[in-house]
Amino acid sequence: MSLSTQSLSPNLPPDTQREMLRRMLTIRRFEERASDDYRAGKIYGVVHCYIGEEAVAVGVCSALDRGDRIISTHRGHGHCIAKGADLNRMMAELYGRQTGYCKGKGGSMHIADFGIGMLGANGIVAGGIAIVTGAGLAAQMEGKGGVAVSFFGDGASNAGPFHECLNIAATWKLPMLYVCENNMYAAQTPAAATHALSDVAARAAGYGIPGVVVDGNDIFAVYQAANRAVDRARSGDGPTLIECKTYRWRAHTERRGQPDLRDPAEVEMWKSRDPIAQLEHQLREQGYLDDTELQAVERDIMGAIEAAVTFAEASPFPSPEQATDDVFAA
Ligand SMILES: Cc1ncc(C[n+]2csc(CCOP(=O)(O)OP(=O)(O)O)c2C)c(N)n1
Ligand SMILES: [Mg+2]
Repeated sequence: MSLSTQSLSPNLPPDTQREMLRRMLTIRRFEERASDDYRAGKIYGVVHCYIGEEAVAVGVCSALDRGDRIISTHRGHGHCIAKGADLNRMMAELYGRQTGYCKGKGGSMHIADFGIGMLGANGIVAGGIAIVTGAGLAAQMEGKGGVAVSFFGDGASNAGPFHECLNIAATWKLPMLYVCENNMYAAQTPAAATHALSDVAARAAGYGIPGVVVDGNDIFAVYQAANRAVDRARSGDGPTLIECKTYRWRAHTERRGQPDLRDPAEVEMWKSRDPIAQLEHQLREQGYLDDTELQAVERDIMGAIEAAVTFAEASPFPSPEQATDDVFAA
């Protein structure tokens, strides 16, 4: 296992770095709006916010090509936006409308867009790991240099699919990245209560693949680790396990009355390590961003989110007759 926590501003064009900031900010503003609208009773089902973890999705997806495939979790908005999903169709799905990605019948945890290689969010903890390992096998068989990425939580790393998939992906040298978003909790349960290792990445050794720990709030650290792992995967050398140490700012879900048993001082400490503020600071230091540019980006994002809400609210709900459309087995 190697440790790579320092922030090295990579040799990336300024526009690429600004685009990373834009995507992270889009995730945050989208979820702030989704959370407000959920509380206002306009959004149904369950909403899990990714706020605080944005550098992981954007850092990893910035190292991918459009055709590379990813899979997400129950906390999936960030991965969708990082891979380039359409905000209108995402918001419409949250609002339960026909124009949503899942025709309004899936909600927050069922957003997929095969056109951009986003194979789906997933309400089954660790369920996505097995699906996307199949996509890794597909990429290997296609022989076009594609890679597949599994995002999952620290809690999911205790489940069977994680171990089975790492084993087979390592053995078959599948072109995969396994990206553990270690936010230190599975719902209310601290990681230390469910596994004895302090680093999930150490588990990689058991399967004969590299395991890397990165500061998941440092987008450049995440990007560099992902980039190395993508090179390795494309070269036919097999998978890498990347553990991103991060933290969610909000409760496990947005459900009213949802307890948050975490120490408020711990939450505040992590908020002071805001991944977006850190990137913003680095861009300003390099002369790549000023107040006027940042305000313009914020205005654009807020405009796009407002437009997405308008689109969602103007769209019809699915009709009762559509309840069984697209159901393949019952
Ligand atoms: C198979 C399965 N077991 C339990 C649950 C209930 N559940 C939903 S999210 C969650 C915690 C997941 O923790 P982690 O993998 O660390 O992801 P995080 O929520 O921290 O992003 C649990 C237990 C579920 N959805 N699926
Ligand atoms: Mg977790």
